Amino acid sequence: MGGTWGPLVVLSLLVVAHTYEETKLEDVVGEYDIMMFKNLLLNTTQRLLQAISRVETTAAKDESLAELKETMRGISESLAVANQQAIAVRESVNNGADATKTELRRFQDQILSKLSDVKLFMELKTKHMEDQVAKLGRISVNRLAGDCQDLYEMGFNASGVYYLQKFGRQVLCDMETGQGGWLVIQRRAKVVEQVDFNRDWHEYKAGFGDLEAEFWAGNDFLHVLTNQKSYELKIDMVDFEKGSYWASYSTFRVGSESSGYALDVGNYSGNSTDAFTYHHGRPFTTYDRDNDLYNDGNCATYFSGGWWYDRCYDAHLNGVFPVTPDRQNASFITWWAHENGMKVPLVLNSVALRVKPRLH
Ligand SMILES: [Ca+2]
Repeated sequence: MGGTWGPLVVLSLLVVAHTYEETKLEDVVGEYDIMMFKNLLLNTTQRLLQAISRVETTAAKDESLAELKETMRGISESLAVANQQAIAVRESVNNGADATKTELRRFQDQILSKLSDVKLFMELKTKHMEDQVAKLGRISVNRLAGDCQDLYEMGFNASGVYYLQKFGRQVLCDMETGQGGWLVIQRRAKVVEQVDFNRDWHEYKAGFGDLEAEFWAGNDFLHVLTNQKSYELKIDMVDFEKGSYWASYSTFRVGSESSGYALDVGNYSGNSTDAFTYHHGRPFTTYDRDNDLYNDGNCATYFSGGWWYDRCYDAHLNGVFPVTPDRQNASFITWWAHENGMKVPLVLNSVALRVKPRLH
């Protein structure tokens, strides 16, 4: 019997020795593939993030999408190669002698299980990437950035001056307060070189000042901006001795020039007093265009600065900063507050008005 089995045993040992050598080699190749896949996937994710953050022009967008497609093609090719390797392992198992089959099957299971892990990982990443690209595609097709929220959703999360493609103008975005996406429409502060807010109708229409310091975004812009979606308004104020106050309005919309940029504001919340709803429905008034309800004169002339005056105001955030803070004199930049049943003005050192699409 021994004589009959002798050559077979030798042959089996040879096969085992040979396949062990192959197994070791294949195992290394398998690990290498998995590493390569993981790197490819990480690169894909990074490229996607870079592509999104670069999206400023249509050309850059197209280029980024082409680049992403190319990366995906590379990954698919690598996956095809790995699959072929798995098939080769399977074939070598099927061609092997009985004694080596258990060992080889274990190895095959390991390889297939690893490949399956990688495939799952890649499918997840690919799905995420496809969602991002779809979002990018929607933005590029349906809307250019029309406010700071759009920019925030495109991946811009640093506060600063941005270019709004939809309106062809620069805006100041606050990407850090709350969930970000705030567009600053007015800012005042007691800076060394004060911007003059006592301007005519045309200047308030176009906007003026310096986005890095004090400015008014412009009534035409406020009209188109606040009519593309539903916006909320947040007003932040600092009283020279009482500290910070805020007032939020979940409704804020500015009418067209033919309505006199009529103010639609409502639904107050905050830690001050609602002084702005008083101005709801009022058109804008400047020293050269009197739309106020004060019959004996022009509120903008009396109180320096264009605003949605009534007779004349409860809030006047485009007024002049007093040289010396004076709580008895409310003819300067003012927000009337109610304290202990008394009407007391806030004496402001700074103020900023921000808008953001209302979340439904
Ligand atoms: Ca008047």
